[in-house]
Amino acid sequence: MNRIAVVPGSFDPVTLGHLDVIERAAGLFDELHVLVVHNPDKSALLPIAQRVSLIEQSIAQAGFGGNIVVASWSVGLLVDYCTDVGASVLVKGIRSQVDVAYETPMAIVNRNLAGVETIFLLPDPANAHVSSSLVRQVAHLGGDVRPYVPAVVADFLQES
Ligand code: COD
Repeated sequence: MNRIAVVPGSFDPVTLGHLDVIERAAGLFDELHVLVVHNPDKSALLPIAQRVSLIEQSIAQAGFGGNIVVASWSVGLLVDYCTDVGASVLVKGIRSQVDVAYETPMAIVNRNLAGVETIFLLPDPANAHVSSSLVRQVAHLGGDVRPYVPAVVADFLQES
């Protein structure tokens, strides 16, 4: 059986915390889809296509992307994408009780809607404080984002 999972997120932009979860999830499944999804609760910095490109470049630079597909989804339920590609598992990162409170209802609803299970990975402690919103803020104020994002993302943010 081909075990397929999806790691969804805003990835605005992808961080070292995301990349760690993606790498570890890729080691657990035969095929992993990293899915850029618009989160209506957040105001976006980067266009979706740019986020996809930065994820692809970051994975290529890190050198672990053999079983990874990067895609985007904007036309309905997240579980509809899972059904389309034959994925039965969502993988999410959990940094804090805030993430638990945010993710738990979605995990229950996604299982009810389509039988898609959610598994949670704890962060590498080195990245547990990292978030895209922190990166956006540091970049906006002219600070060094290299400790928090892949080099291609730091270069892109510096140039833009
Ligand atoms: N270390 C580990 N994990 C991390 C880190 C870190 N430093 N930073 C972020 N993460 C995890 C997050 O906890 C999350 O699991 C994932 O990485 C993505 O994070 P973000 O911030 O890029 O993305 P979010 O939180 O804005 O998620 C957007 C989604 C669209 C994925 C989410 O809102 C969702 O699942 N929506 C479901 C839409 C839907 O179908 N709704 C109806 C049924 S619920």
